[in-house]
Amino acid sequence: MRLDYLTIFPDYLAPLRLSLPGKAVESGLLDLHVHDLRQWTRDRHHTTDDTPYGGGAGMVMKPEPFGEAFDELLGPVPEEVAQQPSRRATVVFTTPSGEPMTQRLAEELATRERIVFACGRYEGIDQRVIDHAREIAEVREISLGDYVLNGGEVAALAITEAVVRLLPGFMGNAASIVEESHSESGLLEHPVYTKPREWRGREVPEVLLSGDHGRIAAWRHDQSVRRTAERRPDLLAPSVLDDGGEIVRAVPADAAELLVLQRACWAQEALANDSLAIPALHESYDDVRTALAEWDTYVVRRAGRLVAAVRGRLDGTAWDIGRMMVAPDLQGTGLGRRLLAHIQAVAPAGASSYVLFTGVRSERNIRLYKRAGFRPRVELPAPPGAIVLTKPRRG
Ligand code: 6GU
Repeated sequence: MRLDYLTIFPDYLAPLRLSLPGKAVESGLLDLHVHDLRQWTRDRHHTTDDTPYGGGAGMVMKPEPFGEAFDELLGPVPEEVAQQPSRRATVVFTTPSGEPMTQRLAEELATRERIVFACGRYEGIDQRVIDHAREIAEVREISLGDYVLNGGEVAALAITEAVVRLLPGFMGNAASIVEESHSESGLLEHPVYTKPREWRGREVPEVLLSGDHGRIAAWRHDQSVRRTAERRPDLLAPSVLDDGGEIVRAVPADAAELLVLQRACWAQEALANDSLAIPALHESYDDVRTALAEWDTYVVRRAGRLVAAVRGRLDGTAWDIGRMMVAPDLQGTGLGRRLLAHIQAVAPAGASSYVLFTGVRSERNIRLYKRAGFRPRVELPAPPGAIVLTKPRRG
């Protein structure tokens, strides 16, 4: 792969010679060329910017130096390359108004033979440079994220590092690429630990020392899901319902509505089972908030109103399912069945069975669970007046 950089601060890109890309250059995998854009200026002051047409603050990068740089670096496009768009070079313009840089984009760029980075400064580059580049190359305008840097050099460095480490033969350990954050699972990576076992009074989680690979995988998955839910809820794909509604992860701000819904639903249970000794009826707002941090909880909204929820959490190899609730006016519409399917589907790899309980006299619930493949287990311990149902996990 050949990479070129057009910048008015070539020193900014010196780190390319160090670290990972530097190693790839030594091994012949990469051919790196950093160019001072000013070499393609023709005036005494090596001017690369000018005031914007139409007025406004800041300066705009002039078209001519970029144009001449492209002429020299990309030349006239050979006929056979022009016939095959996939063989064209890629020009990356780093700009805060570009498409967001992602692992998917890094994977795509890693397949290119030739990338030219045009690093913008000031208020941007004359639009005609970008339009012209589209005629001779594939153009990608890429942003690192929703914040503004003084120039695109740092972005070009970051993009380079993300791309180069994906080149075949670059990383020693291919599995470490698959396991890391933003890889196929779509989840953030779980926390990691190394020796010593105890450091400044902090212990490594016991499960990691257990040697039980099933439990370790389950714990890691659980940690990944929690982390993702907390830091990047946008990454957790919602599950789409038949009516276009979605089952989404609960957020702390759902706590008050969850409390109201659970009181409504379990008042019904209290009447059916002739008992007020039901935890869901006695919980406070703070209890509900705390539980949100300890369980994977999902909710459904209709026209903004929270109408259903369910939660799950791993206990050894059992996926504990609880607090299945559907607003009274929507019971019998299939929402409960969908929620139950969803909470089973999101169980981590380490789960070998599903476990839940309900009131011994909650006939409707028991019917729903039986239809979903759960079996009553009278021999298993249950809270007073309740019955445990379990189902083995297939596959
Ligand atoms: Cl690519 N350039 C600049 N100037 N600012 C940015 C950026 C790029 N990505 C995020 N902020």
